[in-house]
Amino acid sequence: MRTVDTFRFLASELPPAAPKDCLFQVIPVPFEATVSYGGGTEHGPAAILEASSQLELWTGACVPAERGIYTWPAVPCSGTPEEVLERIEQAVEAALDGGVGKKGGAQQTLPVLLGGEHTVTLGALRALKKRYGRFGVIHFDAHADLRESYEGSRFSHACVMRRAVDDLGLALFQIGVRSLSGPEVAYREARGIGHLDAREMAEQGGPGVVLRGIGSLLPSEFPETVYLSFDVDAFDSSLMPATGTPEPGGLFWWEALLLARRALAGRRLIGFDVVELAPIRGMHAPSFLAARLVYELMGESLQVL
Ligand SMILES: [Mn+2]
Repeated sequence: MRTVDTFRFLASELPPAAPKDCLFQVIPVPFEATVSYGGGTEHGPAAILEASSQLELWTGACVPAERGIYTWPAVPCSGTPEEVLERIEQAVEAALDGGVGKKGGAQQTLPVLLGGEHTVTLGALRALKKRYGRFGVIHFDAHADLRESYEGSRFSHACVMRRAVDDLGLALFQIGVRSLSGPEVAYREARGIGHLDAREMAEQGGPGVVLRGIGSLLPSEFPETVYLSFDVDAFDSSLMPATGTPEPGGLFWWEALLLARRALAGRRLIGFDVVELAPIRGMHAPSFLAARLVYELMGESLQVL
């Protein structure tokens, strides 16, 4: 049986490389413990890595692979969420240290996590907080993930951004949200969390109109240093059925990429993740979409390192 370690990102195109020669440090995290509806996110990283072999090196805008892509062994995901989060934190630290290091103060490694359920983001945020201090999280998702606890766990995927704000003190801006609870709405208001919800965009004429109308998506006081967390259910469920809780009314491909570009403009990116892919056997398009999204975000990151 093939395991996630069988695969490297873009293994079809790139010879094996040493981590110190690579900007992009891909960390597969096949963690699935608290999925609410459909399961299968533990198979997400392997599906993304396998699908990445079908990518072209040229995105149409640039060749991110020229900066080097190293794929780490998958983070072992047995045990409690806290144990797994600890291992993710260590893996991200190793990735930060394993790259080419700082040159002239510039960030030279970029951790890229492949989930797994959204909880995995918290491990990355903890490691990056230690390294960089306070920063902002740009969060693409159908859901706000701001619950204090869910189904008895504070480390449910439905709580990950609450942990980021409450436990780590990070700033947060949410894009594409269209499913959230009353207490989550109240929490957002109380904490002044910025958002560009799917309904807000639809009422203004759609993301294309929104993108024409404003300069920066983010409030001017939002931190310059940012992490981007992308739950694939931010996409419309017609485009991305392969996820635990697909939601109608979501983003389409170019909208998502252009919103990401606009959100990142003028900022410094210190890492990103793509999470919550739950591959459907025999259905290649969603897995390939996730792989392409990872590669496109690598490309966008080259503008804002
Ligand atoms: Mn979600």
